[in-house]
Amino acid sequence: MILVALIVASCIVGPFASPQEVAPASVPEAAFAPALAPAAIPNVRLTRVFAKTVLKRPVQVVARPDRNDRLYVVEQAGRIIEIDSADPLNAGRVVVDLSKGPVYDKFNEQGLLSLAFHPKFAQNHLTYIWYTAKKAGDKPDRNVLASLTAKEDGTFDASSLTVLLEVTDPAWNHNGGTVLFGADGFLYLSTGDGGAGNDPWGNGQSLKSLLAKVLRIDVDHPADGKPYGIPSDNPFIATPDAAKEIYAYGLRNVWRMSFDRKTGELYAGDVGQNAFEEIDVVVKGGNYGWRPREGLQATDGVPDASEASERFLDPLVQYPRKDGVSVTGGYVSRGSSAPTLDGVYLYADYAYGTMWGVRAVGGKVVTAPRVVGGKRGFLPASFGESNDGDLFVCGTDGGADGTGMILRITAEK
Ligand SMILES: [Ca+2]
Ligand SMILES: [Ca+2]
Repeated sequence: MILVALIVASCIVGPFASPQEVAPASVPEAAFAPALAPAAIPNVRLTRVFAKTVLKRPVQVVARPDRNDRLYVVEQAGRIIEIDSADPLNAGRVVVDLSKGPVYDKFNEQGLLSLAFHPKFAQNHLTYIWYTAKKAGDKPDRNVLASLTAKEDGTFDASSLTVLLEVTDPAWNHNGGTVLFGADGFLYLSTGDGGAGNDPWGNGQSLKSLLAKVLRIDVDHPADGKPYGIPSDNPFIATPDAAKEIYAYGLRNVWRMSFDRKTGELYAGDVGQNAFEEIDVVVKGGNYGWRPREGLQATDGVPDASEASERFLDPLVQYPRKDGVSVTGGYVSRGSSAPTLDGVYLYADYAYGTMWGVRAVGGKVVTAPRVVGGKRGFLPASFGESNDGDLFVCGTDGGADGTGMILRITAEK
């Protein structure tokens, strides 16, 4: 029992220690059964921070990789606001305003949706944004991935905007999307299925379309006349007629996704249609089932939609309409400020405000999801992670003016 106690203690104090790692290989696994049982998932405490920063419809909080005292908030209308996170009374400053163009923000789900800093931002000052743009000239409505360069004063140079990728957007809704970098240095991007309902264009299962996918590109090595390259191990690089950018498919509308900074696994919240919201652990080449399936359920009117189809990867977890209507994917908590949350993936429902935690290992649930919190009158649009792994959630109060706020997430005892 002493040995077991030591193992439990090391799990708590050592951020990289897991029961599997500290168990000597020569001892039968059964001897460690109590230690291998995952810890309970605690409730979270949500504390408003940076209340002096006036925010309208914030949709993302992003940390600058080379500065632990800078957080950036994406406003859906097209502004990016920098906060000095070392100063709780900081009012923030606008570092770029794209709301008069090229960001087009007429309908909900449109606008400036995501920001990512290049991993080598300190050297190249590059950032990447994902937004919706209005038809103009011979260009249709479209979803756009572009780079923006920061100036020496820390503001972003709007005139530096360089389009990397444009996808014609057939409908105002389902525009994804998160842009972020993996530990492999590649840029990952989630796109929606285009929009309308029931994926009328069949984008989910089409390997020709960039919609309804997670894409992966190499922004550091442009090739073949494009402003980016294709990683040599992208899964469909040798598939005839497939878009080489595709990393995973069959995803309806991944609004938020993130990497577990410890394991490198990619967790995505895929917004459902009218039955199930789901969390997927996205693997290279994976097919997550849309539109033949919504969560684990076959959808109506689609042939070959067997719920047991081996073509489709099951969600990690799903929840039905009675529990929510629009999933906001979060992060696996790894911050030292919340050790009892270590390894817990947090996610929420944007409309109901409920927040859940689940523990998974290798894409399988080890501790079932449970409600860990929520704040009355707070609609969680997106989670954010500091360079230290501490977590935030941003959203609005649900009012018509879109008043926004940022909450810090810590664990209750
Ligand atoms: Ca769309
Ligand atoms: Ca699915």
